[in-house]
Amino acid sequence: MKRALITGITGQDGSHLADLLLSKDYEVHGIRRRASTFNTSRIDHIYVDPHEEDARLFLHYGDMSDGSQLARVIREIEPDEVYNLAAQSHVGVSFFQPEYTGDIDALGVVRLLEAIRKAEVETKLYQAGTSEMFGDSPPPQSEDTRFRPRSPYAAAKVYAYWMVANYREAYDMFAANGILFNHEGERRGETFATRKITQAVAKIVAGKQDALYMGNLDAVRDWGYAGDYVKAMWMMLQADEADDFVIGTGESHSVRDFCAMAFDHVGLDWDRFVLTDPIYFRPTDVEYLQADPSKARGKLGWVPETTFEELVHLMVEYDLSAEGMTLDEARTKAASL
Ligand code: NAP
Ligand code: F7E
Repeated sequence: MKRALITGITGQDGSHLADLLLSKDYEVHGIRRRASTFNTSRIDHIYVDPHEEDARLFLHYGDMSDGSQLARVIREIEPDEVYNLAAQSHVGVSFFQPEYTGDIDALGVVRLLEAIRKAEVETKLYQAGTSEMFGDSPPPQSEDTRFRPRSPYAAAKVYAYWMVANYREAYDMFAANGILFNHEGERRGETFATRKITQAVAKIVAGKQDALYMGNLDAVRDWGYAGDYVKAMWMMLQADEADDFVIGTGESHSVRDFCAMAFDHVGLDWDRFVLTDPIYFRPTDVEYLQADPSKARGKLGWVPETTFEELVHLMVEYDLSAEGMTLDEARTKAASL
């Protein structure tokens, strides 16, 4: 049985990846942060009491700021694969917390690399890189596109990317950088643009919200489904050689397009409800991201399975169900708004 360690297991991607690895019969270990409230809602459906004989999911307290604990967990578990998904992952927040973001998203990766190197275990590492690293480099962006980061988050991720590349060369580690474009879904954090929009659609129909305040509606993103993207992470670690891969759909839409499609799904006109507020604009934003995922398709055989329309619809329908409504009920209610 293969053993994997996932940092950030309580996040969107960590939870999808844990589902995937458990379905492939892995023993899955995850690092969780101590919080005063429960932060495990995305993995509650797979949690089994570790005393049970068939338990294959185990959680360990830890933090990317705490190198000694990372080292201890790696030594104890001796994982075959480590997926480093933990991060302060909000670009907008990184402008308010640049130092913390660098500590976790950049230096945290060095702490993990050192923990693996010093434990002298045969471990493959996946590092969660991001299309934000491309910043204002023109689309389409591939593995050969220059990094021009436009936020503290992106700058921290660029540092992490090069440290992973350096450890691969210097210490012959199997370490792969995924350069993932935006991926979303029903488990997406509620302050990212897509989820903020789909939750607002549901709450407006439910009569709990009157308007949706957004920032830059002109920004263009290549949005895919998170469940598809964690498969690419796993595939990168099954390859014969460690390498870096761009993962995206190759198709892009503006934030405005996303609003239009989400509101339209329940029969509403988005521009009756969406307003802008300067607090949601970033000091510098990334305007246009569109992946060229041909290397991943050719070398890994990875292709996205969920279309943009399917993604928007599944998120809207999930948020409607959280408000206790079916799509038909929502459309009937929306007609009277
Ligand atoms: P997410 O939902 O925000 O999850 C982040 C995870 O990191 C959570 O489990 C969080 O724990 C954990 N975490 C945060 N700070 C930590 C710390 N100091 N120590 C230990 N754990 C910490 O993010 P995601 O969307 O799943 O993204 C996963 C990774 O991919 C991140 O590295 C992100 O930067 C990167 N990425 C994401 C996308 C995307 O579109 N989703 C695209 C490219 C790259 P809590 O649950 O306790 O907060
Ligand atoms: O913003 C604009 C915003 O915060 C998308 C993270 O997973 O993907 C994500 O980063 C766009 C930006 O995602 C609002 O200015 C307008 O142009 O949903 P987002 P992101 O910044 O692209 C990358 C690949 C990651 O690696 C990150 O971890 O939408 N936008 N109005 C807004 N964004 C937010 N959050 N809220 C608004 O009200």
